[in-house]
Amino acid sequence: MHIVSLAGGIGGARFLRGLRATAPDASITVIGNTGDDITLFGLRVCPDLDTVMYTLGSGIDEEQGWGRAKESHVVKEELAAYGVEPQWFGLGDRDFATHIVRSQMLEAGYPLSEITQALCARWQPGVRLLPMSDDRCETHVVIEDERGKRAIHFQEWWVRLRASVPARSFALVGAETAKPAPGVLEAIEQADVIVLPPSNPVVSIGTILQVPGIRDALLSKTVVGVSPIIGGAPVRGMADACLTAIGVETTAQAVLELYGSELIDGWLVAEEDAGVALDGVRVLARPILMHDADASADIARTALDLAQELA
Ligand code: GDP
Ligand code: FO1
Ligand code: CA
Ligand code: CA
Repeated sequence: MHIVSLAGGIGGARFLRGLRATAPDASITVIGNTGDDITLFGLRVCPDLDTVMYTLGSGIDEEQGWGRAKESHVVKEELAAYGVEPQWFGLGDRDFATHIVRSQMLEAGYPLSEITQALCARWQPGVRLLPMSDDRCETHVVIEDERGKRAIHFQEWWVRLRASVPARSFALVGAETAKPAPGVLEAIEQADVIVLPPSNPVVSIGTILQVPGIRDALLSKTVVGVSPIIGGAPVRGMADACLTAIGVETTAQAVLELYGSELIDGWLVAEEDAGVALDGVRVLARPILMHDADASADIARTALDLAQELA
């Protein structure tokens, strides 16, 4: 069986770990969000790709959900001692090596998709991890503060400001001319089912869907998604601040409507959200909290069974 999944960072990675466990014989292609990517200290950092790669490769800091396990921060301290900005983004020493390899290969002319494959040769994630695009496109956030209205990089809004300044809107800079990375459209075409993990519907899944061609390619497929919103709140992170910015309520119902029934065939919500409904969509209310690996596998199994039933 061929499964394609779109993924952001933590929510995507934890779901994928369950998917891999419950479907060990399936080929799984993951289309990763690169809208979070940022260049810092001359190095290209791809947080969501790395979160998926480290999580599935058993190198993740489990508690934090991003970055490497057993991490140290000597380089960061040394950069700070030089007064080099930004100091609000915490890159660890082990993680730095990944960004050095990636940046070196980019400089040598390799596309991000090939570089990601090269990095995965070490981590053996057990899935084929593709960036949504080899073309650089970054999420920027329009905010308004004492300095007026301006756009800042998504990471500055998310990490430095902790989404405390309301986002007026999001812009995926570079999206108009971005092409899906090699293999992305082919994988979707060949997929038996598509599963959407409970990743952020605005700045993870929503971003991937903005790459020209990807959403259209998904419309003819059977797509099952898992709600990232339970009982009117995100399980983790600040998805509510993202949804509010685009005028969408923080509910499992509103996220389903945002994706729409043209895209979604099946939708998993928490038991407390039973009652969510949309014409043309099969909604199941089941436990969808990924509190451990077994729970993630059970959720992925439910999503997969529903997708196969609807396919
Ligand atoms: P990020 O890129 O690291 O922010 O991660 P993702 O975009 O992949 O996923 C973030 C989303 O995952 C958040 O909106 C959370 O609400 C959701 N999430 C995290 N843990 C769980 C969980 O256990 N169950 C469900 N249903 N959603 C979760
Ligand atoms: N998140 C933070 O809240 N603070 C950090 O300093 C930080 C550093 C960081 C470094 C590498 C990486 O792959 C991820 C990192 N993250 C950090 C997580 C990341 O900023 C966001 O959670 C995602 O981009 C949102 O999906
Ligand atoms: Ca992300
Ligand atoms: Ca469909």
